[in-house]
Amino acid sequence: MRRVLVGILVLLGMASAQFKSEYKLSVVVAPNTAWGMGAQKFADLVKEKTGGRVNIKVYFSGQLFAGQQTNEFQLLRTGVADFAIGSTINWSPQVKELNLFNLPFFFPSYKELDAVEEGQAGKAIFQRLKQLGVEPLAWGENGYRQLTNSKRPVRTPEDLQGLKIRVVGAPIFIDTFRALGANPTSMSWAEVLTALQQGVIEGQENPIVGVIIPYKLWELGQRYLTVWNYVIDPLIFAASAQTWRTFPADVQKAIQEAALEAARYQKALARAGMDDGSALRYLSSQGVKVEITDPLGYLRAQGVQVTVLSPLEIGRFRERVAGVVQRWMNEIGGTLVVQAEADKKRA
Ligand code: X2X
Repeated sequence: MRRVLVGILVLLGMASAQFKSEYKLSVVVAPNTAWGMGAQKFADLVKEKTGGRVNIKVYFSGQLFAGQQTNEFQLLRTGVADFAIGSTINWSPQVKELNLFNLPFFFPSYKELDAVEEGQAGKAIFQRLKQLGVEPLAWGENGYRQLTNSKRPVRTPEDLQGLKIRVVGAPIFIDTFRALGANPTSMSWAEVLTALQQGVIEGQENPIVGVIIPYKLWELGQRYLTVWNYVIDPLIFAASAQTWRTFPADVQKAIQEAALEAARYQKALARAGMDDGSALRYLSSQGVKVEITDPLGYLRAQGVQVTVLSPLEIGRFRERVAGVVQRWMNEIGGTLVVQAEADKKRA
């Protein structure tokens, strides 16, 4: 009798769960990027795994926040966006802990980054997001950010002197590029393509696979590329807590699984041809065909002059930003930095 009663109550609970006809997901970039493809994959998997109950529409190219990408976190907190796959850079003005990933030259390789995301520091960051009203679901990736410009090859800090570089509107980027001797200006991604075309800015920094190739930046005059892995840009798949609370447990579980699966695919797309070959192997095991398997070779074929810095050359840039790193470590908070250093050692 009791069991039957419980069963009826569960059924009633399911029936009364209110689903909106559309859930909005915010993404800064276009559908043809690894980031955009990961977002669509997430939406498709959520639909499939929730039996069509949760329909996510992906709003690409910043359509939801109209201009300011650093407002995205606020949209998510307030439930204007139900979901977002956001760059830690864009959320860092509201979540100071995320500046961990903006520290120049802090993550020498993917291994250290993965260890931090999966380690104590990654968990502490997810906990912090929950306190702020955002339900984190999985780590994705935009990629290692490399420098491009229209003027000259950049191999030393001297080469960077005075170059007008567009950076994202998170203050640490202005500090970093000033310390390097450049002339940085912050601007939302939506305005960058026109600004490059018109020569208002001479350079910018973004991942090769994630942004430089899909947006064909060489066609906008960005003919010089410096590979220096100075900052890595993780993405976070997340839901607004306001929306998350309305889902029954089975739906939450299905969405969580969809996020982990889509993030694995998304991360592999972002790393394809840039790591030790694991990303391409994973994609091929999933039957995903990747067109560009050698991104640097592809860029050279487009006429881009590629400068890959040696560890010694990177060291010269690193020296110049030592003060910025120190200042921002204090801002981020000692405990998180210590946790991240410990996670990195376990990599
Ligand atoms: O604006 C950028 O440079 C981009 C697309 O990489 C981010 O959203 C952080």
